[in-house]
Amino acid sequence: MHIHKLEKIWLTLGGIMLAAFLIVLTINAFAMGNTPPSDLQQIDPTKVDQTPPFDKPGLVKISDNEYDLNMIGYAFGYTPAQVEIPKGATVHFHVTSRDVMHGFEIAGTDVNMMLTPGLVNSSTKTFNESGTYLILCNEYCGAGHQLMAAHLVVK
Ligand SMILES: [Cu+2]
Repeated sequence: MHIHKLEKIWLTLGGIMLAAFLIVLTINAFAMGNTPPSDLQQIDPTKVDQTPPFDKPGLVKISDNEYDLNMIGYAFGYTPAQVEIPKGATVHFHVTSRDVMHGFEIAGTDVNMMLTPGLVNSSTKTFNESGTYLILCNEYCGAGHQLMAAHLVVK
């Protein structure tokens, strides 16, 4: 079988690029631990209010200026609706939904999660600037979707 010279070059370049991509992907996933945040902690969505830590949603201090924040998204709001944290605090968000799919975006930050009933989603963020951060739902969830918001106050 005859393969044109340019075709061989093109195939070789494609093969090299594919190999480079797979090497980078493998190093990232296994050596650096950069895997997608999937298959998270599971929860019975009909028993969210009885399942720790969501039976007592809110802020839990875990060490000096480091907190767990357990929140529930529902149609149409979040529990708790307002949280105060000190400036410089690192917050580990653990959020779930007790009804339908919701979003959890802290506007102006890189915290952006999808709240799927049955799963607990987590994200960590350090807040070095004081102010009021808007938490909003960015997954259309029903007639009151535009009302779904909470506030994180950094003092
Ligand atoms: Cu929603």
